[in-house]
Amino acid sequence: MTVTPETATSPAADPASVTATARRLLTELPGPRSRELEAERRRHVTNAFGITMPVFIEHAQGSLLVDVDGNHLIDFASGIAVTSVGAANPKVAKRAAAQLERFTHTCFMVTEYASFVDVCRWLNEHTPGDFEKRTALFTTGSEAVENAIKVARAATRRPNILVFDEAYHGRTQLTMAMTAKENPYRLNFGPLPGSVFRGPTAPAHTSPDGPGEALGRIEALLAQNGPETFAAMVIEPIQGEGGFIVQAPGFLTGLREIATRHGIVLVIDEIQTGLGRTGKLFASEHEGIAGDITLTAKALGAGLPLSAATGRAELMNAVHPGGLGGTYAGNPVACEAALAVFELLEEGALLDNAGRIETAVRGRLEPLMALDGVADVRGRGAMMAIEFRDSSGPRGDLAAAAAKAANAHGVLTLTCGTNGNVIRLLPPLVIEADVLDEGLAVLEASIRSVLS
Ligand code: PLZ
Repeated sequence: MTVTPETATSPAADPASVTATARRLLTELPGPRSRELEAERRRHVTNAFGITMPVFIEHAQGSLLVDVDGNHLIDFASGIAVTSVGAANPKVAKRAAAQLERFTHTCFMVTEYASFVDVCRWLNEHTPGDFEKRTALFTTGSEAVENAIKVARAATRRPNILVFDEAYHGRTQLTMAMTAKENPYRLNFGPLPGSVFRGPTAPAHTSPDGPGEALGRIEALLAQNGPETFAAMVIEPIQGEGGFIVQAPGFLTGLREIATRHGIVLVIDEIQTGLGRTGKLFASEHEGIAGDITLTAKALGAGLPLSAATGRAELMNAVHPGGLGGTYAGNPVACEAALAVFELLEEGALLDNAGRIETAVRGRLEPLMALDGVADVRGRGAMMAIEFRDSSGPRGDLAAAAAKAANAHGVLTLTCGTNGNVIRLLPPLVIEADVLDEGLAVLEASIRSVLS
């Protein structure tokens, strides 16, 4: 069934009343077996990992997660924007399995393999920017960010980095300093690396006058600290963890212009937005900009750890031989998974699906903006969010309660935002229309139940 606002079912304010079709709820969530395993976890695993939903997954298919109690959950998280092609895509599994038979690892710095080169070629050809490029592969998103900074510093021989309000770039020492939010990401982990400056942004939903003021303040920050001391500015084209923030038109092109004028390397962090998530291969394309370096991870390996920094050849080659690398950088099994992802993206349907997901989400959630407590519905493609705020300010409590209600009824949703007041939707791009509609009906009812 194609979901349109007209076919969406009438408002329910009880998530339990939505008929479970794609979902299958055999027990309460978490079920007894998950609770047993959770007790084991508490005995053996650090408490330092926060868990959205203490349910243990046994297997998964497309947009459904099957837990150890036999419950089927609708996945609106994709493992934080990773399993865009589905949780167990057969093409990914086939290529990765064949590679596991051939060899698991050589270390690309020791002896080489062609799939590493093939992934780099594809990224060079498909990332924004009509210039000669080179790519370096790594393992995690944070590592891609770290290495982009190494490249920018080596190429410019400048120390400083400009990042932005609400930014998220990772959990390693440098990337947590680049990340905006103190708790939980940086708390007690200092001293943080220096040379990181933070500038303002111009969120579309709070900047009716456009990006002029923010861009002016960025110019002032650069002038005060010496633009010639800045190696890189790093920005997510749609900010992810910070609250699914789409910038006002002209902000990103303004940054592009400032970076070019001062010889600062513009690093676009497409780790969450890239590879089809927003309905284009890269979110930069919505803005008509190209980074000097574009970073990818997450969806790149469909769950196998793989990340990449793709940039201007003269930048990427400015580092001395041996200056970049890593034991697992560009692991061959992960490279095969990425080549499968590229084939799936080239078939075209995934990008169209992202657009359809946006239409369905808007159709279902935009009417909720009439309710007191819902402030905004925003995003692009399959990266959509609903923000909770009222005259008292951000309402993280409402977002948490609604997400918890949806989770308890078998729809896995995540929150985000500095104040935790945003529910974000990151379904796999392969989600079927009826599964999406059922998940959205549960989410809508969950929201209505906490607002009533
Ligand atoms: N840049 C834009 O979204 C990872 C973080 C989850 P890693 N986002 C999920 C958590 O709480 O740890 C992310 C991102 C952007 C960089 C990263 C970092 O990628 O693969 O988690 O290191």
